Amino acid sequence: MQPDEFVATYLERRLLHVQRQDARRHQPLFPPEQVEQTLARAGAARGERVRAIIGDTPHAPHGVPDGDLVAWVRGHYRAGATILLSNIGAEIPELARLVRALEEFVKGRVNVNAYLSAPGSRGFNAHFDPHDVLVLPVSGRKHWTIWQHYIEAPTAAQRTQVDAARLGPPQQELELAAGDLLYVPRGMVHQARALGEATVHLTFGLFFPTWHEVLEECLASASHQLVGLRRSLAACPRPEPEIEPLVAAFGERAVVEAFDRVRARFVQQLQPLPRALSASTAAERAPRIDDQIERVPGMIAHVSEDASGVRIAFPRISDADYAFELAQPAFMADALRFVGAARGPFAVRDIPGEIDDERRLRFVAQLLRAGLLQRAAGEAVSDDK
Ligand SMILES: O=C(O)CCC(=O)C(=O)O
Repeated sequence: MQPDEFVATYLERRLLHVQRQDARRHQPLFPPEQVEQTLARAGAARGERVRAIIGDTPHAPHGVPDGDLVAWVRGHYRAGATILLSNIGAEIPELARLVRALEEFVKGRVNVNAYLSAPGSRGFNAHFDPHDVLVLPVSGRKHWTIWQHYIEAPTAAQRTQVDAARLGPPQQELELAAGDLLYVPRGMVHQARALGEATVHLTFGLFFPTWHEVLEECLASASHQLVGLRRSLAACPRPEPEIEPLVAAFGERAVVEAFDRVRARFVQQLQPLPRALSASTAAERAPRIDDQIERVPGMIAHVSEDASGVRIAFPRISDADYAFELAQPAFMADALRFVGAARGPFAVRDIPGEIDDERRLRFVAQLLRAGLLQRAAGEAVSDDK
């Protein structure tokens, strides 16, 4: 098949399985005698490049001494794991040549991962990739199950767990044999399981440049020309006339949501505050409806709302295992905005919204534990109050 036909018919849209009846075809790309050497080289950077996939979770060989790495991999492999060696495209001359040819076609990055699966092993659960994928099986056979796109042409920022309940029946089941080729468009959900023998396959991640990247570049270079793009939100809360058409092209709602994400990102990236700043402790009693509560000094909060609900983001307290974002249903919007804007002490019962006191107390208890709120200075906290 010619590249033009592939682009016109398959790219980003349709699965392609080419059967070849030529089991040795891909062996020069990853010869069996190179596997151990590649593993040892990947081991030198093993923090990122070697994983044992057990029950859908990739495990890194943290703390395993260099000399024990091969034994660590063998042990997991024998126990039924799939071993993943990442980013091996430059390791073997034949493979590096193919990668360069693909890069010329893609006009973007090409990343190669090797999957070594024990008989019967299943690596990742049903998932999709935010890049196009070309699979070349080097040895053995795998059963692949493919569903429809979960998201059309997703970007890396849209990577998400696949909700099995949303999947519906597979669109195709196929057996991929050594020498075959499989193309899986980005966003299409897939899952693979080794059949009765050990298998090795190479997955080429194809990172075609997108319109998103081109427009990001346009925006970056426009900011050299237009001072209105370079203004801070503080100095210029409304867009200057020269950038109004640009802002209008995105639409007001998109701009408000983007503004929210910028603010939430800033708040979440702040250094965690020491627990000592908070007057509350994990051991104290649950809040009561007349308790006086206040924000922990130094705590910044940002409330945002979209179709999925309302969220309050704040910096983490150093020993809190709580997420620094609390998501709530839309009916909690008034409560979150009240807490987000509070400047002084307030009683739990003052929290507004169409909610009952039990909900108010649960909400406050969560924020006390997360370290955003504390009891107001002078509030007794013992149980015999
Ligand atoms: O073989 C597997 O378990 C996963 C394969 C896969 O998802 C891939 O190669 O992209």
